Amino acid sequence: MISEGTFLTSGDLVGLEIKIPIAAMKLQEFQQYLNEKKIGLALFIHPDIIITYFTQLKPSYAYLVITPTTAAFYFTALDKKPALKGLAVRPLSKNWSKAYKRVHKIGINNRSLTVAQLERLKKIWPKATFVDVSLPLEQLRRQKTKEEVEKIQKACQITSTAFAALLRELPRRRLKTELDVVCFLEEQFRQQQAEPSFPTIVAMGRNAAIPHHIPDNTRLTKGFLVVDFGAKFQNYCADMTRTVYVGKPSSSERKLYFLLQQAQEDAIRAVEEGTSFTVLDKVARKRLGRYSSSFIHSLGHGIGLEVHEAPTFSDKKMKVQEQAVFTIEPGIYLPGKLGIRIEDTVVFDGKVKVLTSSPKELICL
Ligand SMILES: [Mn+2]
Repeated sequence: MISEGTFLTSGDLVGLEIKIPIAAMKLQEFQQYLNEKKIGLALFIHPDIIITYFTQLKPSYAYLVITPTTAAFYFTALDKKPALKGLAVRPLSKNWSKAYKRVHKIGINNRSLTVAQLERLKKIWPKATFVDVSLPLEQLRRQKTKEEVEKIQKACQITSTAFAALLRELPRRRLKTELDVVCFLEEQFRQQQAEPSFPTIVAMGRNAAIPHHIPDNTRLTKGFLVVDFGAKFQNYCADMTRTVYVGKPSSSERKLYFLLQQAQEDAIRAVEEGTSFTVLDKVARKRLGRYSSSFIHSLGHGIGLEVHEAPTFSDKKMKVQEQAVFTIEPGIYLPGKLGIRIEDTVVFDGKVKVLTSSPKELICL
């Protein structure tokens, strides 16, 4: 799926480089940051994804309070009491904040906390200053731990398995419409203890010229069929796009598909440590030649707990770093005619590895 952020520039991601050993315990890294910045506590309120990041849980409601030396997870009676390593687990009561009364500097996540929530916090701590800690958190999350990569890898395997089932199912001609394909793929996820990372995109023929086409009752007729989907497994996302052909393609359609496939593979091959994402984008566009103007979004996006997260490809300062997980997804869109997109989720751990393993040569059904 193509991120909204790919259309924006993000100048807010600079500064504050903190060195993070790979696969180190991220909570300790964050506590070290709080200590250095003399932040008495950082507070995260549902539905902040940071709660899931540090606990690997998706509670129906919770607070997470991290100080330089402690961490406490406040849960409600709606959820089962979890066992968490390195975190205190406490029921969320009205006077939960009492233990933290004497704090003067409080870290908040500007990207999640609402204005109303901040107003409430200001009533609890009228004299405290509130500082944004979203940037160091983003830097931590950009570098995935081994466990995170394993979960994303599993999400990618589930996605590829669902696609293989679709390739077996399509020739049976039982799936009649775009929405039939959506339902089929999402059922494949459910059967593998996963769910969709985002609403599945299935776009037939000219519908695929709209990158974010909303699937409808359009019948599966002759032409390119774009399928952009991904499983979420234990809170971690996969994102993959494959384009198949229903019927027999013309030689110019074959050539167009092959050109895009080469562009996608060129970009993956160009992934090296320290390469700027804007350079990867240029590699794909160079191969596309005159069709590069029909590639109307950027090349990809970071992925993890969220289907779109850092790194943001349009930021010139963003470079490939160790343990980064991101997508590579060039497309060609000819309005009123057709759309083609090929997308993989990849990890960089010294070399690039494609995690979404479904075949990419043109499949005609
Ligand atoms: Mn994507």
